[in-house]
Amino acid sequence: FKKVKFYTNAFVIINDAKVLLGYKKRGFGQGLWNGFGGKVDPGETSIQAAQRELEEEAGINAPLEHCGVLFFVVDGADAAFNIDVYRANDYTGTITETDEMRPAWFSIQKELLPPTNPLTTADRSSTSDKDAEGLPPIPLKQMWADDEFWMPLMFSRRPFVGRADFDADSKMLKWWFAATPAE
Ligand code: 6U4
Ligand code: NA
Ligand code: NA
Repeated sequence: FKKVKFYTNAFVIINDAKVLLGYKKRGFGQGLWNGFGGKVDPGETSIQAAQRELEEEAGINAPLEHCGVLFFVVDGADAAFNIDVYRANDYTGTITETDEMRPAWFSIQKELLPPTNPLTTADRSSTSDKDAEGLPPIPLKQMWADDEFWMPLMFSRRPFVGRADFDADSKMLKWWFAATPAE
């Protein structure tokens, strides 16, 4: 059998309007903005890992809900990555920069909400727009290449699953992401 490593990635999304990302200062994905997350340690569940990593990397707690699964295959790597993605509409605590991550808020640009989604139509209300006022848009060019393909599903609250394949230089070769049926 081949090997898989289990990771988490968590996003705090307020009013469907702004999202908290972290600038990775070191290690895997250095120089990229991403959600907060890391390896699931032995003896903990995926959601426990997601909560722990969010606290370690951003200093906050949040009512995380599982929203998707990503599967990454990298040329030459000894294991694939299975990433459970979580989102929360809220958080408690004080957002704190750490040695690993520099957190910042970004406004969710309309291009990242599918046009057919109810959240994009007329009632993406004034409160949402106000909440994201003055914030920069999500910096897609400084993120993993797969993110723009599944983030719209996360932002529109549709569960999703998908896979992306990368070459040894982290260039994305192919991808497939799709919404899954609601439970
Ligand atoms: P250690 O070794 O413990 O410091 P750990 O903090 O557990 O590592 P880390 O920070 O390397 O893990 O986690 C990698 C993070 O990057 C996880 O949140 C998963 C995420 N990730 C990896 N590849 C990704 C990709 N192609 N697209 C994406 N997130 C990815 O959006
Ligand atoms: Na981490
Ligand atoms: Na870790």
